[in-house]
Amino acid sequence: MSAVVFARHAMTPAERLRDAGWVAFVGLILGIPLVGLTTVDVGGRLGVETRFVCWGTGMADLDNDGWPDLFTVTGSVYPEMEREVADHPLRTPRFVYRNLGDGTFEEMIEEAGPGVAEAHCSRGCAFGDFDNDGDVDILVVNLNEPPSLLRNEAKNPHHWLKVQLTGTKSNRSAIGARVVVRYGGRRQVQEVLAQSSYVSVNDRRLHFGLGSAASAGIEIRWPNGAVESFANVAADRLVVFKEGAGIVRSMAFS
Ligand SMILES: [Ca+2]
Ligand SMILES: [Ca+2]
Repeated sequence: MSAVVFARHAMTPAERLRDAGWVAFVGLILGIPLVGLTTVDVGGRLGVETRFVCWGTGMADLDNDGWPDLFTVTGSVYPEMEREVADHPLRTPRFVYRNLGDGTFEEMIEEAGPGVAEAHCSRGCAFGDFDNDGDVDILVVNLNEPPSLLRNEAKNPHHWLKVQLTGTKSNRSAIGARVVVRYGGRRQVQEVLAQSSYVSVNDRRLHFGLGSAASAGIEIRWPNGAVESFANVAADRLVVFKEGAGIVRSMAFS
């Protein structure tokens, strides 16, 4: 399995404006409340992270292998602390915990690239595919410095699927909808919510890594309770569903 590598992305002025808007997007990953989720450790199994003050966190399949990974930003609270206690710096690295698929996670900081290993005092992070290349990128909000846009450069043969919902009887943004994706004997669940992580909101297009599966079954539970199911939806594309009308748009990414 190749490592997930994040590069620093030099944002253009236009991108800075657009990315600022990410904070106004909506999302939830896997139906897990993400604020304050800092319960992982170096040993791999779920535990408690005590080395850093952790903020924005999310579960996103960063290498599209079908197993959602963990990403967290960190940063201390009191700038004066590091002057008195050298081992409590204000700026600390972000980190990735790669899901190994057996109930354990592998910590990646240096291995995940400079965009992760660099020390910052960060707070929010929003997940989305800003360059539309089929992998999840991350926008991080830092204190007293510009935001960091981490471009996902993981190269792998894995498949993926993006799901976008438009409500008709339910609210148009489909906030509250739940999507279950079944692929290769596994399933992932994500929901569309009005916030995610800490002071951040994700790309509303739900992104599912599928591993080696080239298609998936999709079940949508709309906010009004109606359930719609779709079999054998082809991977590696954005699929737009309209409540009561099925798939209204399917767009393969180059
Ligand atoms: Ca993964
Ligand atoms: Ca991307």
